[in-house]
Amino acid sequence: MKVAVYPGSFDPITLGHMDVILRSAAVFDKVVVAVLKNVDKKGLFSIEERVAMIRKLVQKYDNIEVVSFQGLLVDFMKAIDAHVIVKGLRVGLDFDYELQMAHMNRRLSQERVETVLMMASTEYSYISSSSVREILHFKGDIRGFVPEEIIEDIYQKVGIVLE
Ligand code: COD
Repeated sequence: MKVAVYPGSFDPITLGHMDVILRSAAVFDKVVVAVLKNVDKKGLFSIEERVAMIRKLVQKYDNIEVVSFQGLLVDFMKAIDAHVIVKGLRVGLDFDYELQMAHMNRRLSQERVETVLMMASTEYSYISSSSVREILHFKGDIRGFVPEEIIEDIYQKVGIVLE
């Protein structure tokens, strides 16, 4: 069974992330969405909230699982016996970062782990979690950037009242 791990911060998950998850689930037998528990960086949403939001979005898919992890990605991958990382590519800047990460993860895993880069769909290629957080900070409208099903949860968490 070909298992792909899609790691990220997902603070919060966006339509761009969702697109990569669903397209990966059509290519691989199983996709594990791995949410990084970063002890040094407190996000806008807690790990539990991020995992719960993603689970809500993928519950109808049998081959998508959502978990959290901490530490090195390659150690997590070894623990679940997975060998493929999927990353999303929006612009050239992502490529430079992901290229370095791919080499690093391949080396750290004694060449057991490969990285597959998936091009962002044109319509989502400008979306990032950080811009969604900024819009939320100024109480703006995040529709069109984040899946509809979790918008109410997000507004509730940050104290925005829907009109
Ligand atoms: N369309 C398509 N792809 C997208 C979009 C979009 N609109 N937005 C983001 N993406 C992609 C990103 O390029 C990335 O591949 C993925 O989705 C997740 O994005 P984020 O922003 O949620 O997550 P990141 O980039 O903060 O995640 C970083 C990791 C958690 C993957 C990384 O820090 C990690 O592996 N940490 C563990 C420690 C480790 O092993 N480090 C490596 C050795 S130094």
